[in-house]
Amino acid sequence: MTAPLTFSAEVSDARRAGAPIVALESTIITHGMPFPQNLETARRVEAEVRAAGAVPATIAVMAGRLHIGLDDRQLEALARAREVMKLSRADLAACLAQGRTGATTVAATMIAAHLAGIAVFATGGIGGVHRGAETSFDVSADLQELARTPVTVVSAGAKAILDLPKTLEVLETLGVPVIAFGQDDFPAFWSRASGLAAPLRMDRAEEIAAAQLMRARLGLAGGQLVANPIPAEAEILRDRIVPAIETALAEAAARGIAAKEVTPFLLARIFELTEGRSLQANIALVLNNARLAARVAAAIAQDGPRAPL
Ligand code: PSU
Ligand code: MN
Repeated sequence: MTAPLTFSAEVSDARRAGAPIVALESTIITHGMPFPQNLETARRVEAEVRAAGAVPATIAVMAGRLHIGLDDRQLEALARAREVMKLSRADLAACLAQGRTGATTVAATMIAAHLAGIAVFATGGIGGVHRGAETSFDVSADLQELARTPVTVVSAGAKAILDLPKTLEVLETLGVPVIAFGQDDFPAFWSRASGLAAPLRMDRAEEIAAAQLMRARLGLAGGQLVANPIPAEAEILRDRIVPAIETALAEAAARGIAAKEVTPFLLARIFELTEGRSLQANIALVLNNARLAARVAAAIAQDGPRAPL
């Protein structure tokens, strides 16, 4: 019994050659950005990975197959689609078994990447502990996934819509290494600094690769969270983003938005409230993460074991 994986020709060739591959998620396309910027960004992220010497593998479920790498036609279909399922660990198998189509979150993309022998994954931000989680219990399944699946996730930290101190506490409890890249502070997605120290700091892609390979040698389950600060020229300063976040959070509470709808609702409202600036920043940080992820993947491909074929 094997998983129903379908590899793109490009990813298939890269696996055979032991070339570096970077996994990319699809929820950011279907639920994280509006059309047509979602499609444009997905294409640019893939181009960025290629320019940095790695092969992009955008992951999604289409008609009951788990696709590892999409061609341009599939990418466009996904970017235009409505009512696509948002898949995490809980619903990935059900979506596949029912022959449906769904976009993978960080958690589901990690599962798929690991099945495909891909060790590095680039995204924007991860899900985390939501504000008010002490009553709502809203803690993203992304955190548990980082604790159990051996994939290095390159993000720009966690969004300031979340409770960042609680997110870091839960990651520590779960034994997930949180690595700020090139600075001491844990980055806060749209802003370079959160005011919270990251537990670990690394300045080179090779160090990140070596740490993941060492976890494997120790038999430690789970991956690593890399928090790569947004480029300075694209940053939105805290004073500007915080009022938009507060307004969006208050509206979400007033409208009773819950469960899977919370993150997409907040992102869409903050986009409107910042007149598109939040989206420009989001695009810049994803591209930046794609570049770093490609370097980490190259370092792993050089030193690490080849992906199982
Ligand atoms: N970061 C973004 N845009 C997104 C997401 C993260 O910049 O759309 C998505 C990711 O797929 C992440 C998910 O896994 O939001 C988290 O959702 P939740 O909070 O419901 O677990
Ligand atoms: Mn949630």
